[in-house]
Amino acid sequence: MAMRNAYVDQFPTEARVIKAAFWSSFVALAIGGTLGLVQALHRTDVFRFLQSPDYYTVLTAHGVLLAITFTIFFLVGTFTWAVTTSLERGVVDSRFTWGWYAMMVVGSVLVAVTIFSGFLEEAPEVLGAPLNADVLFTFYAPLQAHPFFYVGLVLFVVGSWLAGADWFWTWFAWRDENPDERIPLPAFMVLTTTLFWYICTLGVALSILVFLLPWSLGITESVNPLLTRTLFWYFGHAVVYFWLMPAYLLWYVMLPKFSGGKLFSDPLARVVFVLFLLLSTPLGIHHQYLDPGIAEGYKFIAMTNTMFLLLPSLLTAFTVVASIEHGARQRGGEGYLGWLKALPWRDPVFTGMALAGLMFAAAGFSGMINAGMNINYLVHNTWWVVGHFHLTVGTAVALTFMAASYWFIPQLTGKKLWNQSVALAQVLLWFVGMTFMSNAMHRSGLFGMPRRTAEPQYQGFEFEPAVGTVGEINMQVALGGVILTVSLALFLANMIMTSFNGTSHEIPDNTFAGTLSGPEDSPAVLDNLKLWTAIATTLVIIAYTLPLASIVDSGGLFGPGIDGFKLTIGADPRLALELLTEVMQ
Ligand code: HAS
Ligand code: CU
Repeated sequence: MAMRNAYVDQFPTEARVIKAAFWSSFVALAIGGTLGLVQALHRTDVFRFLQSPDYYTVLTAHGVLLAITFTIFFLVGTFTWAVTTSLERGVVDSRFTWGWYAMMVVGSVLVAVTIFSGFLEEAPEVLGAPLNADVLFTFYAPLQAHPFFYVGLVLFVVGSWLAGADWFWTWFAWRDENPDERIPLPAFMVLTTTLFWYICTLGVALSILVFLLPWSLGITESVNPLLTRTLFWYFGHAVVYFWLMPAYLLWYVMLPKFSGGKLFSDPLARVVFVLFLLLSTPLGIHHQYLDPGIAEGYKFIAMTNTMFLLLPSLLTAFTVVASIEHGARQRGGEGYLGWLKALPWRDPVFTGMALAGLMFAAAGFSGMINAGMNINYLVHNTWWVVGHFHLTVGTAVALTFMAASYWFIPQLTGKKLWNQSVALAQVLLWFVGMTFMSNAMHRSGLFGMPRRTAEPQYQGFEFEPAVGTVGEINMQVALGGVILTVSLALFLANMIMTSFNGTSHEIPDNTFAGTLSGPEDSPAVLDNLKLWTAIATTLVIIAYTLPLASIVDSGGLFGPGIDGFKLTIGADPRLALELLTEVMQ
C-alpha cells in the first residue's frame, strides 16, 4: 500500500474544521471535567466551596458540557474525517461545513451562558424571565429553563442535522463518481449513525419546539410532564449510541491497525451498524420503568428490544477482540492468552482504546442489569446508574476520544505529539481513577444511595452497615475524582503543547485497518440504506404510537391544566431548597 501523508496534507480545509470541532470539544471537556471534581468533593462532603443550591447549577453544566457538547463536537470531527478519508474526496462545499460548525458553537455558547448565569447572586432578567437553567441534562418538566436554553439546544441539534446532510452530500457526490462501488466501511458507519440520529432527534425537537419552549415563553400555560419525559427518552436512549458510534468506528477501523493487524470482518461490522439503526430508538422506555402512567406491557416491549440491542455490542466485543488478537499474533504473540503480551502497550493510542474497551465490557453488564425491569427498581435513581454511565460515556467513549486525539491531532496539524509517556500515564490514570469512582458508585447505589442530590445523607437513611462505611465510599469517589482530574489536566497539557510543537514529518500515514474478510463478502442488501431506514421507522411507530396516545389521553396534550400552580424549582433552586428544608423540619 502506498504511503500517504498526514490528513492535513490531503485535506487542508477539512482539517481546519475538524480541528476546530475537536478544540470545541476539548474546551467543553476542560470546563465540564473540572466541575465534576467540584461535585465529587461536595457530595462526599470532603471539601465544600459551594452552597448546595449551586450544586444543581454545577451538575447541569457538568452533564450538558460533557454528555452533549464534548461528545457531539468530537463526533462531528471524527465523522467528517471518516467520510473524507474513506471516500478519498473532500466535502462538497466547505462554506456549508463551516456553517453547521458555527451554528453548533452559537447553540453551545447560548446554552452555557444560560446555565452559568445561575451562579450569579441575582440572575439577570432577559425576555422577562431570569436567565437560568438548573434543569440537569435531561431538562425534565416541571423543571423549567429560560427560553435561551431551549433555543441553544435547538441550534445545536439543527447544526448536527446539517452536519449529517454534509456527510450525505459528500457521499452522494462520491457515488456519482463511483457508481459501482460498495460504500467504504467508515462512511457506511457514519451514514447509518446519521440516519438513526435523524429518527431519534425528532422526539426531542418535538418536545422542545411544541411544548417546552412555548411553555417557558409563557405562550402555553403548562405541559404534560410525562409526555415530554417520554419524548426525551425516545431521543435519550438513542443519543447514548450516538456518543458510542464514533468510539465503535475507531475500534473497528483503527484499533486493529494500531494492534498490528486487520479487521476480522467487514460484513459483521456492517451488520452491527444496521442493528443500531434498527434498534437504537424503539426502547427509550427502559429509562421509564418506574414512571407511573405507562402500562407495564409497553415497558416489557422496551425491555425485550433492549435485550436484542445487546447483540450488536456482543458482536462488537467478538469482532474487535478477534482483530486485536490477530494483530498480536502478527507481532509474534502466542498461546491462549500469551498473545496479550505482544500488544503495543507502550502506545497510548492503543492502550487508551483497549482500556476503554475493557471498561465497556463491565459497563455492558451494569447496562444489562439496568435493563431488567424488575432489577431496575433496585437501582433506578441511585448512584449505581451514575456508575454505569461513567463507565460507558465517561470511559468507553471519553477515553477512546482522548486516546484517538493522540493520533488525530498530529494528523490534523502535521505536528508530532508533545509527549508519548505523559499520554500513556494519562490513559492509565483515567482507567485507575474511574475504577475507584465507578466501583464505589455502583456499590453504594445497590444500597440505595440516591443520585442527583447535594445532600445524600438525609435523615434516617441507613446504608452504612450494608456497604461498609460512608467514609470508605466517599474516599473512593473523591480519590477517583482527583485522579481523573489529574488525568484530564495531563491530556489538555499534551494537546496544548502539541499545538506549539514544530512541524514534523514523522506523522504515521492516514489509512484505515485492512480487513481479513472485506466488503466483497458482505451481501449487497446491507448497503440498502432506504430499506433499513424504512424498517427502523416502522419499529419506532410500533413501539411508540400506543404509549404516546395513552399518555396524551390521560394527561392532556398540554397537561391537565394545573391552574395557578407552577413548580418553580427550575427557575429558582434556592426556593426549592427552602421548601425542602421546611418540609424536613
Ligand atoms: Fe445505559 C442509563 C441500559 C449502554 C449511557 N445509560 C444510562 C444513563 C446513561 C447511559 C447516560 O435499561 C443515565 C441516563 C440518566 O441520566 O438517567 N445502557 C443500557 C444497556 C446498554 C447501555 C442495556 N448506556 C450505554 C452506553 C451509554 C449509556 C453505550 C453511553 C455511551 N442504561 C441502560 C438502562 C438505563 C441506562 C436501562 C436506565 C437506568 C435507570 O434506571 O435510570 C448496552 O448497550 C450495553 C451493551 C454492552 C455490552 C458490552 C460489550 C463489550 C465490548 C467490549 C469489547 C472489548 C474491547 C477491549 C474492545 C454488551 C464491546 C479488548 C481489549 C483487549 C486488551 C483484548
Ligand atoms: Cu438507555
